[in-house]
Amino acid sequence: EKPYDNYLRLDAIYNYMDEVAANYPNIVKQVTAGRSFQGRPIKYLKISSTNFEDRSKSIIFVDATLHAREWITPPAAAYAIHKLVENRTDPELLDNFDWIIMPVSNPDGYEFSHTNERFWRKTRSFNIENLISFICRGVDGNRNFDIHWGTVGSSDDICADNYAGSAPFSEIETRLVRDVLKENLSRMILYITLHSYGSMILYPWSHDGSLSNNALGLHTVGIAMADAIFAKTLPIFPRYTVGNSMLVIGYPSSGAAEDYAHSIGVPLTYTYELPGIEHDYDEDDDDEDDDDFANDDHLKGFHLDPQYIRP
Ligand code: 0X9
Ligand code: ZN
Repeated sequence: EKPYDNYLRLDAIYNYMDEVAANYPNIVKQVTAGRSFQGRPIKYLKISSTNFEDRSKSIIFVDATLHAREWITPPAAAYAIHKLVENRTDPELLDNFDWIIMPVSNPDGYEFSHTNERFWRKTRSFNIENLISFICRGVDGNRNFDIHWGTVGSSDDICADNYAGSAPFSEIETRLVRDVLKENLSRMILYITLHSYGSMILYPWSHDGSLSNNALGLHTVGIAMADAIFAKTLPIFPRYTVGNSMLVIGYPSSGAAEDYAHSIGVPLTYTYELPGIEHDYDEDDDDEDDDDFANDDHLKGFHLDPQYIRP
């Protein structure tokens, strides 16, 4: 079973990456960026027709699963790998760009969302100096980047789902994403961080809804992406809404990956909110004694039936 056809555990996603790297050694290099708080490897694939040596090529970086419960995002990243390497119907994507794809940037949270709490969002870190952190573990990775950190739309309550962390880049997982951005900055033209849900393509700035100097470029490319996606997906999903993060999603936030990447100089940076469909994810579940929030309607959208992954 392929990781773009079902919601697979981390080891199965990593097995697929190993397999692609082994089968296509001339275009795929696997890199272990580092290890998560709990020691799991954080891996990405570098995909290039010129071994990342053509300095004139631009780099596109896609990551996924910073938020653990957003299970549609690792399949989307895995499908991108599949289409770039194994099923190349659009060869210009690889002829013209080098790619970095990191399907699971928060493996601890992702595994926890499989084993313990389906709707876990954060990392799984704790801090030896703060006893409460043993009860309320983890940090919201998308509030932990060093961009207006801790100012708006994040919490200093360690138990909150949008807890910003004890400091910018307190989390090893966000530091590893930062390092990929910085190492490749001179050639990186586009960064997409995959989230769910809401069918939105969001661009900076998120803290106050203001526009960056590259707003025209961001909007133009955003619209082109939304058009391209709409042309390829089933009409059961709405067209992606394109715009400023704060204005489109309706709340400000600070410390987000998309804003950080743009602030250090990546010209095009987007948060994709992939589609969600609100339905009962476990038909057998007795709503009365549901203890994992599955009957909270808002959370249902994080769990699309696997039949919707491909579309
Ligand atoms: O709140 C978030 O981090 C993102 N939504 S989610 O439901 N996936 O948690 C939205 C991020 C919007 N973009 C920025 N804040 N930069
Ligand atoms: Zn998210």
